[in-house]
Amino acid sequence: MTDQPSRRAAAQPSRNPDIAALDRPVPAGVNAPAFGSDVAADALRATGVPYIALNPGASYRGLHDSLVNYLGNERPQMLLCLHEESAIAIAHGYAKVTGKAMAAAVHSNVGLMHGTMAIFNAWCDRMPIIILGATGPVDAVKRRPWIDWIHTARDQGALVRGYTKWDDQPASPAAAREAILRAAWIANTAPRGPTYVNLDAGMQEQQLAEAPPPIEAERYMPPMTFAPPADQIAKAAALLCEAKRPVIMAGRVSRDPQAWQTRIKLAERLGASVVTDLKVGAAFPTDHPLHAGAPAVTAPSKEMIETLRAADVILSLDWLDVAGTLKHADGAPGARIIQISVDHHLHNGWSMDYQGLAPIEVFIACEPDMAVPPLLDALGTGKAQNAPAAKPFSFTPAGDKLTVDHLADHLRRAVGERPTSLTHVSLSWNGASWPFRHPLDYLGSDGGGGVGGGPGISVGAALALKGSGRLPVAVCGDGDFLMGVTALWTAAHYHIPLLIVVANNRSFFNDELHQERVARMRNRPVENRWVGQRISEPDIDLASMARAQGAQAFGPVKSMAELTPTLEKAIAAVEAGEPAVVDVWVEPGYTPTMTALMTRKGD
Ligand SMILES: Cc1ncc(C[n+]2csc(CCOP(=O)(O)OP(=O)(O)O)c2C)c(N)n1
Ligand SMILES: [Mg+2]
Repeated sequence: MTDQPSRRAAAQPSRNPDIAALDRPVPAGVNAPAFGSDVAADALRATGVPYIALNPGASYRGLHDSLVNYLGNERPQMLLCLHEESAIAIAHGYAKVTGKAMAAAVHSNVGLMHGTMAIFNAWCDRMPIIILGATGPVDAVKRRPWIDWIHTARDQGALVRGYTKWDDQPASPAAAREAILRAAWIANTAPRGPTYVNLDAGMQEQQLAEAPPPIEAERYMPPMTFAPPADQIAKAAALLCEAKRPVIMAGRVSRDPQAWQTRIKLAERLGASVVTDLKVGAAFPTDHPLHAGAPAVTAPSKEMIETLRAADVILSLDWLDVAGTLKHADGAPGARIIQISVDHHLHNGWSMDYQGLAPIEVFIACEPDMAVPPLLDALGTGKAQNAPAAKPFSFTPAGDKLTVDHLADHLRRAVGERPTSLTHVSLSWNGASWPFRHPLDYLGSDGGGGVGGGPGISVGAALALKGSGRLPVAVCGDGDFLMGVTALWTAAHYHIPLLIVVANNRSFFNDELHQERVARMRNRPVENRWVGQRISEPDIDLASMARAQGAQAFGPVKSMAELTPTLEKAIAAVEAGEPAVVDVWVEPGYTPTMTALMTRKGD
């Protein structure tokens, strides 16, 4: 099955203003670097980042001045954010679409502390970001009393070292230039991730005796790819040729439509069942006859478990958690496993996000997109002998109460044939409710389970999609929305079109299920699970909060009859080039599979 052309044909240029026309400074007439931070700004421009999302701070006032008055607030252009967490999340969302880093800047200590959860999210999601931070002058005699002292730490990078790929605190303008180029190169090289460069305020504000000699920046950021070793490809092909019940676990792959098509060819050539996961972006058409069960969130579907249990050869395309997923299928006892991944390069002693150790028979150390074409070639042109084990999934929202399933159903109808990117989905989302047919149809989750990432990540994804003809749509839980709502101001200010639909169950519902489980384990009253979890009395007017950020907002929608017309109005607002929010009151509840997994008695 291929991408459906009718859904793709509607690409139109966006009607909203060009971001580059906004926040224009008066010309400062500065065209030669004169300060340390001018050199850093030049280096940042040389990395090619179009934007730098930031919340300001005196620790980088030198750099701030260089970006405005030396570079003229272009290439990169500043995107002002109301919280560091949204600055980082916006860069994270941008990378989810483009595969490339943009920059973010955070104030010394406190700004970085605000940004940490979002950095962790990006790290776990393997998304590149160039993060610039700052410190009060390292040279103590240059520190202003009090403030520069509280904003200077011996080793600021230690705050984020466990979940960044690399960090540095360069001691001179020339070293800062080198650090920024290296930060860009490392962040954008697979396995990708955030990098952090801490710019000493003293170094930034230091007047240059002479400008450092020019360097050809691109020579210091060579594009790198890992080619699969031919013998491993041959071994994998031999295993797959013999397989009677091959399964492809399609995990962390690129947004490249060409690679998507090649993946489909591979599955069809093998007659392999394919499973996918909502933790990462769309990797395979979910309504293809070879796709087994609905994409998994935390809990794999019954069909997916059965498929894995029956597998004799499993090909993991950098699946996020092979060992953990197979645990659901009794370890897939009959399966020999091929892994294609470079993720091991990132594994460190601080974060266990590398997951359990899986028994791998053939390990191909490259990105999946690099290995699939040679693997396909090595398999030759034969026809698959296997009858695919996959069972297609169906979706019909049940009952007359407004649930997340109904929300998804109405949203799909309101969106119609428009090419749409789901930039985020709520924890209550049912993977069966929305088919993905293009790599940009779904962009994956927050990565690190950090609630509050949804709005910012979605604004960043919408920024990258602006003008693409795709409609960015996020479905956020109310808890997630409330923690990240001020990211919407950035979307409103820069006219970034985005629809956020809040699946508002007036609760941190996920944790109600956890309390239910504990109560069951301890034979205590399950009916108390809501205490300390419900967000009501007073109910929060989410639409007003969105409106206060400058977004168009609708709701609360409390009935199914209102749902489609309200969503249509909101989509019209987004198509006019602005962010819009719809607050939908949904019944608390997760999918039956997820609820069963979370509330079962024991462990
Ligand atoms: C920063 C952060 N705080 C707390 C949690 C624990 N947590 C996980 S899910 C969840 C509830 C989120 O609520 P909401 O977004 O409304 O989704 P719902 O479960 O209600 O569908 C919480 C509090 C977390 N993962 N991250
Ligand atoms: Mg909720």
